[in-house]
Amino acid sequence: MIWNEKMECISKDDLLDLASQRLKNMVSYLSANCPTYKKNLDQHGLTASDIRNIGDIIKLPFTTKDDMRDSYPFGLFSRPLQDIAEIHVSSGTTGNPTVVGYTKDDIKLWSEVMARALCCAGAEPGDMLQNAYGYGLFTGGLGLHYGALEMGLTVIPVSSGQTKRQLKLMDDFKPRILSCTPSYLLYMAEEAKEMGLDPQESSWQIGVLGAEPWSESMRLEIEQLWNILATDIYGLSEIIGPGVAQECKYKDGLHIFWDVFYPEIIDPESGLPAKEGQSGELVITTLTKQGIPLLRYRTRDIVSINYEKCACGRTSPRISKIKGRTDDMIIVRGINVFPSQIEHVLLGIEGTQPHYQLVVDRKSGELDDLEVLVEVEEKIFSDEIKKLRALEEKIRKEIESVLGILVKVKLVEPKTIERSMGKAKRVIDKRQV
Ligand code: DLL
Repeated sequence: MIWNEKMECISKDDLLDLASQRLKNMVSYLSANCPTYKKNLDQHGLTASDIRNIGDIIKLPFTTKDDMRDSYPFGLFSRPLQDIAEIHVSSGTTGNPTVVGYTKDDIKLWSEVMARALCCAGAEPGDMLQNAYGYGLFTGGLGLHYGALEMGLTVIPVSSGQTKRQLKLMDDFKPRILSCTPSYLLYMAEEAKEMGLDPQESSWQIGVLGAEPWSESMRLEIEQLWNILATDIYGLSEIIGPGVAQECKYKDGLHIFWDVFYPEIIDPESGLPAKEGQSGELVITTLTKQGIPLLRYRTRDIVSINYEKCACGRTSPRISKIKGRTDDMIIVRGINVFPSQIEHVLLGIEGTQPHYQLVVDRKSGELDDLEVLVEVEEKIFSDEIKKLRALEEKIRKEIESVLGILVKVKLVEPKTIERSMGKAKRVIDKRQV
């Protein structure tokens, strides 16, 4: 079933007309409602009349994660706070998180695109969805929740964690659809076996899995373990959360909902459009959002794009699985982590050095492990063990409060972390995804 046939199967010409109109309206809207964008557009000598059609999008300046940080918390909002119905937050690169606000109409839009996504994965009205994405400031839980309500699913808002209870609910209620991160689903297989449940016999038939990178081999492993159709869902808080793009049963790229999230692929170095079919950075313009619409947002995610019609009947272009990032962000247990966040914490703690390394690992059947190696000053290292432990504890607690996940901290002697002549190697990722 296709949730919104009119938009998901629109002809390319009609889409370009619609997107042109919407982009013009959006530039006028931002000029009138968002002083930060108005200033930026003025600096580039641009007004809505410079946008004749969607091809003129390349005249517009990019928006970056740094712009979000610099306008913390509400500087990029286009509506007064009284009109904002909901706020979500994701990791920023340093001290301040990235804040996004939704009007009631934005929540309707989110519900609509998430209903499209769930349908695209194969859900049917009347199905039951076990939603094991985290509820709260992370957009995963509520995004899937809104989509499920919109398309008439019965939703179990179990959120992430409490794995044994999670598996008991599956066994008792028999939901057909599951949403969570792919690594969590792998982890759940081990727990299921411990509980005497056979993953092959689970009620889940379709997984809506995303929020972190995962490979085709991980898909195969999940599909074989659980006897499930494992589909990929992509999104980011800045654009709306989950519901930007979703795979259909053919699993040949993720359909991006381009009537509302207009995609471009650029060469991340030059900022110019990438050659057709080539990989590059995904840039997205929100064409209809109100609370915090963004022009040409640089996602830092590397993809390629395919404009051919899909066997499922949808004409919406398909982005590839995410092939990497243009920055050093990593995702640990579904949480975005920037090494710079950790650096920021260390710089505020006396006795530590700004030499550190993050080691991420995922042992078979376990969740991700993040260990932070921190160099300390010579005089600290020769202190008694008790003092070292206390410092380790302090660093651990501060990092955990910034990242919101459990970490291990290991203090190491001065000059033990490899020095680099170029870019410091901050992350050692041992996970096989
Ligand atoms: O992760 C939204 C989401 C929730 C997507 C639930 C899918 C399911 P953020 O926390 O803002 O939002 O993180 C966004 O996560 O720029 C990608 O780097 C990465 N990401 C999201 N989905 C995928 C995916 C949510 N399917 C950042 N594959 C994005 C690879 C993904 N990376």
